[in-house]
Amino acid sequence: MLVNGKWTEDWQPVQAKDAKGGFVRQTSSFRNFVTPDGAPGPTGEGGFKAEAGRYHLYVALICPWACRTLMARKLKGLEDVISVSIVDPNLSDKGWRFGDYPGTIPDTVNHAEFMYELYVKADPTYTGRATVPVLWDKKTGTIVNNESADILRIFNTGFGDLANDAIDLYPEDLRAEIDTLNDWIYPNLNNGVYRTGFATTQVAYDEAFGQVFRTLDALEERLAGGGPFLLGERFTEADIRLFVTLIRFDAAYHGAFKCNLRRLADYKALSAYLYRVYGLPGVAETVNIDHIKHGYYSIKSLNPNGIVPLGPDLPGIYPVSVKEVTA
Ligand SMILES: N[C@@H](CCC(=O)N[C@@H](CS)C(=O)NCC(=O)O)C(=O)O
Repeated sequence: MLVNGKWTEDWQPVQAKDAKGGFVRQTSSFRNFVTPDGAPGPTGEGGFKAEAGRYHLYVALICPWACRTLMARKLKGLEDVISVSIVDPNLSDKGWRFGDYPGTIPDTVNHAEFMYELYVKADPTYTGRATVPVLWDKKTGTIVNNESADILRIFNTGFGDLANDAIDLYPEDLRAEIDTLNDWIYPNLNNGVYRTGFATTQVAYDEAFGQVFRTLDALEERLAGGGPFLLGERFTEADIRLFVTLIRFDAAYHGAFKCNLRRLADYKALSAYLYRVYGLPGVAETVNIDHIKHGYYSIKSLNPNGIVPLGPDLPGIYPVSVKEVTA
C-alpha cells in the first residue's frame, strides 16, 4: 500500500482486521462525479463534464468491483466514449501491474507500470491501497472516482446523451428497493465471500460462511418465485452487483475462499439467472474466468504454492474436460 505517497513493500491482501479477526475493506477516497454539465454530483467536487474520449477506466478482470463498472460501460454503450486498461490478474509485490498476461491492456494514458503510480499522480501524499477500479480524467490528470458503486451511477446517467438511454440501471421508481437489496447483498454476499476467505479466526470464518449461504438460499427462493431479474422484468444495477459475485463463485470462492457448503451450480434458479445475465449482449466480454482463477489462486496467504485448479467445468462459459486438461 501507499503511505504518504510512498510505496511500502509490506503488502497484505487482508486490508484490515476487526477485533474478531474479520476482514474489513478500505473505504474509497476519490468520490467525484462526472455529470452532463460538469456540476458536482452527490459527493466530491464539480468540473468533470461528460466528454467523449476524456475519461479512462482502469480495471482488473479478477476483481468483481472493477467488473461491475466494465459491465455498466458495455450495457450503457460507452465503449467508444471511455477507454480502458486492464492489469495482470495476479498482484505483484507492488500491487496491480500492467504486464503482458494474455487479456491485459497496457496503460496508454499515463504509461504507468503499477497502479499505485496513478494514485501518487492524483495525490502525492496519498495513504491507502491502490485499488481498482479507477476512473481517470485525462484532461486534469487526476482520479475522478475509485468507488465502483459510484462509477455504476456515473455511467448510468453522468454521460447524458453520450450513453445508451434504452437501459436505466437505477430507475427512479425502483431506487428504494435497489438500495435495500444492495444493503443486504453487499455485506452478506459480495463482501461476505471475502470475509469468509480472509477470516483469520474460526469464529470470523463461521459467521461469514453462514451469511454467504443464507443469502444465496434466500436469493434462490426469490428468483425461483419471480425473475427474470432481481426486481422483475427490468435489469438494474442490483443485477450487475449480484452477477459479478455469482460468476466467480464456483471458479474461485468455492475453493480459494472456502465457501464450500454448496456450489452455485447446485442452485437451480440462481444458475439459470447467472446464464440469463451472462447471455445479455456484451456481458460475456466482461468475464474472463482464466484471470479470475489465476488471480484468486495467486493470493499467497491463501494458496502458498500458487497451484491453479484445472476445474471447475463451467459449461457454456468455461468448459473443462478431463481429456483436455490431462492429455
Ligand atoms: N470500494 C472499492 C473496492 C475495490 C477493491 O477492494 N478492489 C480490490 C480488488 S478486488 C483491490 O484493488 N485491491 C488491491 C489492494 O487491496 O491492494 C470499490 O468497490 O470500488
